Amino acid sequence: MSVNVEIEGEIAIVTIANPPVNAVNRAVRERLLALAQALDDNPDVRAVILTGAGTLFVAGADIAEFDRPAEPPFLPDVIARIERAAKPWIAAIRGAAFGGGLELALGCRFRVATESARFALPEINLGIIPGAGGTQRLPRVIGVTDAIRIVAENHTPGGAEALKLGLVDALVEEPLLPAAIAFARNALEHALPSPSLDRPVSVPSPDVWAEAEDRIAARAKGAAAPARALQALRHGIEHGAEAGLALERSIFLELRATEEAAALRHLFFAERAALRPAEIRGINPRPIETVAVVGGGTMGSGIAAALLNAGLSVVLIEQDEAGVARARSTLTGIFDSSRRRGQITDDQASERMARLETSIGYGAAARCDLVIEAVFEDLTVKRSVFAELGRICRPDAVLATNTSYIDPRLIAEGLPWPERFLGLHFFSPAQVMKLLEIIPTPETALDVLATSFDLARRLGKIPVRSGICDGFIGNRILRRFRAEAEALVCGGVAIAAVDAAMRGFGFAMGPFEMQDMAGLDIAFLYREAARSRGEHVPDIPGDLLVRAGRKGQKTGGGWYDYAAGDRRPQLSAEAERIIAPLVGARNDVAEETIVARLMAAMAQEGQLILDEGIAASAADIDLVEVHGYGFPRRRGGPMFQAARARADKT
Ligand code: T1G
Repeated sequence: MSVNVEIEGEIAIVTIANPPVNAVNRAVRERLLALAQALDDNPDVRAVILTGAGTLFVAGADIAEFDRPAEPPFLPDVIARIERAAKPWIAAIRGAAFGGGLELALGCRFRVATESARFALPEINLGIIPGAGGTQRLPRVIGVTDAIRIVAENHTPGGAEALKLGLVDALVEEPLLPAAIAFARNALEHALPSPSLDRPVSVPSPDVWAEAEDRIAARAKGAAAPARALQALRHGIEHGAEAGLALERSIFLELRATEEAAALRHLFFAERAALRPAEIRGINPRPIETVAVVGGGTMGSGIAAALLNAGLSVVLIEQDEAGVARARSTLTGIFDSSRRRGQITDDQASERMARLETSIGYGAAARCDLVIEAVFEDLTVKRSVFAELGRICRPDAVLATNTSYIDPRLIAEGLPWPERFLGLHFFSPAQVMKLLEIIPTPETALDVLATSFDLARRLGKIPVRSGICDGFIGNRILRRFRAEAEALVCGGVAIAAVDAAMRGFGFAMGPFEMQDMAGLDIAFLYREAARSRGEHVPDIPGDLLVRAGRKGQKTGGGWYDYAAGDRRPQLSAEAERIIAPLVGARNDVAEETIVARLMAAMAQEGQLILDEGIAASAADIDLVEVHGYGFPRRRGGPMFQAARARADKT
């Protein structure tokens, strides 16, 4: 870490160099504060340029410091010192100016940026709010309405939009520093604008606040920070900048200490570590440009869409014309809905479909770098697919199965060059769900593993390496989670009470609502298969429901009843009657008790998974739950919850 200063005539250039993202930690704050004084005292210096080393400006305060009490000098004080400096400071920005980085830039009298610049106050994604003046200086520079979108709604303008907003004073070409020096010299010839904090701001009509509150509440999903960020911004507009700064800081420090913020920090670092596991560091991935997907059903088409969205060429292999037509219409539908939601343009939709080739039979797989099998979840069927692929594909092509339950070693038996094979378990809908479970076999080559992690990065997925066990990481914990939920019902707890407790905890759906949507028969068939293998598998309520023809929404009833064409669950006396033989006397327990039981069950299974070496870390298990099974992000994951519960006990 260093903060360097160079003098170019009457211009001082201060460069923050704290790889990898120039995060502002305590040492950087101390150095900036000392430099502000020293440069003020330097009679030769008339202006100061502040910039970041490398490809970005500053990614914000050092998030790693947030698990410890805040230490002086505090960033708000450093920024206030720069803002009140006797010489004007000019922020020269390329790449990310995020969080405390944008706040530093707002403390400067001017901002010049290149097209590559991006501006954000993403603190709400960490369960906090800006804590160094962002909620007060930004509206005074660009106005309240646009500031709200950046402070509380994750809007991230680029260089060009920032110029339009008035966030930057000039858009310059690279090389950045000479352009910034020229700008500084010109600025010294003119009257200086007032510091950001002193600039007048027009108070918006009450509608603006009301609309913003509604918009933010609608998208918050129970997260506290966005509304608190708006609260701080508004307070300063209505009571003055100093009052706003004070409230902002107290809310920042309050939220920084919450479990929600700790959970989001935990996931922030876990998501970044997941992309670079030690095992594959320094291993070059194999080049992947053309990918074949075998099977154009829901999973196959979703996987093809994810690959096409990432710019890859796709060969979708089906058995017959009908299968090809079905897959093409599914993909067209996927891109149409992305177009309608403004996520892609017409041209981008047709460009994606132009990179899609469909084929009947395996021939086309011969020229593919990677083949992903996504056919029916049956061992015999999958083996026959790989028997063909093993014969046709290049020895260096990566071969993957999208199985969600079957041991990949069984699928790969007899496959020539087995080192090119592994499991890539996508989650439905594969073009949306971020989780990718990567399941190597003992033969899988390290560069094939590295290729899969690199593929995940290109697809914007969160990769988690899983060892081989029944259900891998996610489905194994799901089975335990469901078993515990059914055990609660057998113990007399109402089906709806369990679901309400988990929705209250932050899940979009409770376990029984979720199972009705996915279908009760998947788990039932799995249990029946175990029974047919002679294993002792006692009946559970779900079995009684399926045997009575209640498989969930698709049969108009499962744990709940569903009116025709309506997906809203209705309490079902019939379901209660069917499961009654396995259910004890009604037992009304508190929501916290239900949540604690289910969390404990998930964490216990997670611990077994860790003990068996199936998962590399507790954080990986949390990533699986958050990115594959709807575990509420602001709760961090079952292992994070268990660690917090242990810490609370000590
Ligand atoms: N603090 C500490 N480490 C950070 C960091 C940060 N702010 N940002 C990134 N890293 C680490 C990251 O863990 C990884 O480490 C490496 O840098 C590369 O990150 C007072 C309170 C800037 C867009 O929320 O969005 O300011 O895994 O893989 O894809 O109001 O990083 O290599 O060991 O993400 O090129 C607000 C967070 C902070 C921005 C670059 N700022 N960062 O993306 O690299 S709170 C943020 C990002 C704050 C003030 C408040 C991205 C990036 P490792 P990466 P990237």
